[in-house]
Amino acid sequence: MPVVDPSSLSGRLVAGDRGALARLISWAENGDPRFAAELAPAWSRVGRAWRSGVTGPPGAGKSTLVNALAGRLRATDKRVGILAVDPTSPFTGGALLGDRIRMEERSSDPGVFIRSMASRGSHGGLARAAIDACDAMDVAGIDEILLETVGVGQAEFDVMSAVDTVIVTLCPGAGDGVQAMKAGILEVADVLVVNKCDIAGADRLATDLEDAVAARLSIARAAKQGWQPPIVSLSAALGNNIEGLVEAIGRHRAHLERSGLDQLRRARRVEQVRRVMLEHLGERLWGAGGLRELAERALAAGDPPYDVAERLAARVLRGANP
Ligand SMILES: Nc1nc2c(ncn2[C@@H]2O[C@H](COP(=O)(O)OP(=O)(O)OP(=O)(O)O)[C@@H](O)[C@H]2O)c(=O)[nH]1
Ligand SMILES: [Mg+2]
Repeated sequence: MPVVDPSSLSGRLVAGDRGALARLISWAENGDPRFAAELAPAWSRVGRAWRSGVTGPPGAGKSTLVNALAGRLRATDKRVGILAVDPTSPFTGGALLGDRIRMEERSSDPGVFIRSMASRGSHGGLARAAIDACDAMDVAGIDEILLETVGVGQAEFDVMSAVDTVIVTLCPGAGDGVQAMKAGILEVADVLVVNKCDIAGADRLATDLEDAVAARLSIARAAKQGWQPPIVSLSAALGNNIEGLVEAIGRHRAHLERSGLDQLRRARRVEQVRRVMLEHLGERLWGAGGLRELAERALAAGDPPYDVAERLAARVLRGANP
């Protein structure tokens, strides 16, 4: 492994310095180029952490579960990193404070690093920042990364595409199994959690999900991995059967490690390269070629936007391949 200068920010990150980690994550969040520059010397250390994403409808108990899971993992001395992605979405309506308070329970523990991340205006920016934050935590020596997102939009879907194990959390009542299937949320599940098993309707929900999994309905991600998502009934609030979830994550991990984890992760990195490259390219082309002025002129002349876009693309490509 290459030697990293211990006095540099990268060096402090490798040593697990929380201040260095916090700074890098802030840069990641702001799209600051210093992030890439500081992570690069330590890049060979990325890949040791296991990344689990917890998603599901608003109020399903995701934050409570992440908190309980962190506690369980701490009991086995794992270093845990928690990233609450976009906790200020309109769906959660100010849940950030509640999340923070619940997570406070863990924050006095030096083995737990907690961070929340609000969504940015730019498209795909949230997923990029979340992946970067995970990479930084990975380099800092965190063993288990837990990401929480509300599973609704494309940005959240993109975040989930970038983790190793996706835990879809449902509960009886609003946002139950049928709703979840309609919303396509089961599609990304590696593990299905029926939370709030202490309240009525939980057994019914678990049975519905078993039927859905048996019929291989809407579980595209797991099917691609040759994996059948287990259904874990638990109560995050009461701390019942959290170990069942830890075990399910462990089984999924073992399955992937046997069946091509490296390949899966590499495919995700290729996708990351594609996005970053297209973003750079788009900005440079748009900035350099006077394209904005050309677009304005064509639109002022009454041309339809798709025609204008196509003409400008053709112009750029001619320039690239004369
Ligand atoms: N009865 C019961 N209630 C629970 C359980 N787990 C969580 N809750 C409650 O469900 C409510 C929502 O929990 P959260 O953990 O904030 O849910 P969330 O999915 O993070 O919510 P958002 O982030 O707002 O989407 C809270 O009032 C919790 O106390 C459980 O196992 N049983
Ligand atoms: Mg929450």
